[in-house]
Amino acid sequence: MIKEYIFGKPFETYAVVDRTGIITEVANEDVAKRIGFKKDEADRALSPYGGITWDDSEYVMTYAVDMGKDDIVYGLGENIRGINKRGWIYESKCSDDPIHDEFKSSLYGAHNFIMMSGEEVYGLFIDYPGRVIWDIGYSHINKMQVLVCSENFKLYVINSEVADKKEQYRDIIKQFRKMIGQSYVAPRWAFGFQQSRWGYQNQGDIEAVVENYRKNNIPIDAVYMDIDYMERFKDFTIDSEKFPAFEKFVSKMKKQHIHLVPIIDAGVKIEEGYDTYEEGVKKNYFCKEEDGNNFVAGVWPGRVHFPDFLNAQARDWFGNGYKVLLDAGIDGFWNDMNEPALFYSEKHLKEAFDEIETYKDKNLDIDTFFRLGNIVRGLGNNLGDYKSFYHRATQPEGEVLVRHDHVHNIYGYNMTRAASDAFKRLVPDKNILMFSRASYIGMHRYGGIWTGDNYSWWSHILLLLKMLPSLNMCGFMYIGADMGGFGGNVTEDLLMRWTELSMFVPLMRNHAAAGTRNQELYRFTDTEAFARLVNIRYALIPYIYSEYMKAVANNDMMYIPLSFEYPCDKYAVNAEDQMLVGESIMIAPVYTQNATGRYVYLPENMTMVRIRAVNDYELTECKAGHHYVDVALDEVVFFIREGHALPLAGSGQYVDDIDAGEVTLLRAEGSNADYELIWD
Ligand code: MIG
Repeated sequence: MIKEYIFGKPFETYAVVDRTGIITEVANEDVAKRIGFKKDEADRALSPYGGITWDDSEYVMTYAVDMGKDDIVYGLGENIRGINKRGWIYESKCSDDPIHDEFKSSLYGAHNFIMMSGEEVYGLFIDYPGRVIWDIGYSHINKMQVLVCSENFKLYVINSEVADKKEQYRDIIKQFRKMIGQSYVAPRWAFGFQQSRWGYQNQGDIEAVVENYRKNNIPIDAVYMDIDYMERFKDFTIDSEKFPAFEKFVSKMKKQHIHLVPIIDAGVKIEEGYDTYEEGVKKNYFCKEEDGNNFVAGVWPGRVHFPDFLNAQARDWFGNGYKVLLDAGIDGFWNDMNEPALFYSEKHLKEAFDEIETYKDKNLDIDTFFRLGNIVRGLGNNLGDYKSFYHRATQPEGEVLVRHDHVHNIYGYNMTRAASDAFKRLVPDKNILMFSRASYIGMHRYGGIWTGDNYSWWSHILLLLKMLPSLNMCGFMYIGADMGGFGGNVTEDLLMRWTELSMFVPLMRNHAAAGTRNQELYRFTDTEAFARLVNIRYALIPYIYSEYMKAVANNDMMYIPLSFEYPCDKYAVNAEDQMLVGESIMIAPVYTQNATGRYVYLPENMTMVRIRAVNDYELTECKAGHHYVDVALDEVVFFIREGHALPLAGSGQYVDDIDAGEVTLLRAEGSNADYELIWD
């Protein structure tokens, strides 16, 4: 059962699309009080937290609940920390921040859904596109306080009528997912291995990558084009010196079964004669300042305007921009910098220079020196700047002028919606790969996401694992992290362990930042081992694809925490480094350096698969309980659930090369468990 409470006059985010069965109530003061919300004047009790200042919010509604000591809070989608979100403070604020460490409170997505599991199990979705702060046991260890920095929002409370806790969890997730609409389905080739690097300059660079992969028998389906393919970082342009015959190049790559996936940035370069810019100005499609001038920010190309993605006409116009690339045969894109990332605003930059000027002759001491640094550091992604521009948002009642900070979290969402709508319009018969960096619940209908600029840190293998189920809860199914880590220098063992997790994830893309160590799988000592691992991935694709398609069709999750399936088993409830993937298997990746194995908990009897290559593996029956399993650096160990089977195909050098008609079913000895394959 879903109850909707309407506070004030909410902005329509289009997150909720299926309203069947939803019971609506207008939250006047009495109703607000009854469900636990109050206007926050009395309780400004939130402990100070470095990253979050909310005192400047014009209005705050607070929802506070006591948590029993064993209560679990699931959800919040793309975020740091655990599957159980207790013990930290999170802020829904799409942020371009490349340091994903424990101290952060926001990443690129804003996903306001939690599921509380205590005496009662219920889901809570706050549909508000501005700031929402989730203090889940930070200020008071046994208290959750949710602050919505507005009086205009919608709240959904989802309860389940089924009695069994295990069924309840899934029932609540399914109700929520149904309400927000079916998830995006990626094309099948996008389940293949993909290579990216910020720094590939021209077609020669890309050809060399493909050649090396093919030569080393490492399967691959796609190579990415980062910002350097463009002419001076202008969206929808191709540098003709680097790609003299782009269309020909695209089709040449296609013949080798390689899809090229160019990046699109949110900011549009200000440059006379550049058609996208000129049309945007002429038709008023850019975000404006209060005085009506187009807002000027600095990003890659220098000065840019931000398209007003909240406006339906602007969306259509920007979406049409993808056409030049579609016409050239491109069938996949990634939307970047759409939080939107903002290096500086022109106004603020000028003020900063003026202020710095006054420091020139000062004797810089402890205070002034740091203040000087902060002037420059504070320029990027600045809240004041986000408060200084406006959208002409298309709402059910017509066009509405709205200040950016109040709708910040749906900007990237609407960029991706613009792209997806355009694909349906321009190439209705094709399924285009699309994923985005920034997102909000609702965007899952239009594309997937990647988790942005992670690092070549061991802890980020685990972070990916923990994010998978949380993202699924919020509808994001085509997901993945930069394999090997984006920032920093990877090591061979880190990349290998990471490969052994990413092979179970839909978006398996190796990507790295400019200036970091080369990270392609053929750059290391044991290329042959990487080849064996990626071939195993391809043998698993029929399973991964089938589970993905089933989860999408059933509004279900593909990554399921053990606690969902075994809610009364205390070891399972605590297991955050193992995961069920689909109906048949449990994975338990190695994520510590120099480890030769790890402890694994089996909540039930399972069949252990130890696999080194597509036709080099052993199955071992294991009893429920605690185990230590050896896992050599170049092998993968996972488990098949009792009564289930895992289809293993014969690999392929690209996805279409996989013969899904020829699968071996791995299952327990004597089992006749079957498997329903989906391969359309
Ligand atoms: O801030 O286009 O997350 O994947 O390589 C850097 C360059 C801008 C950020 C993306 C990253 C991409 C990079 N972009």
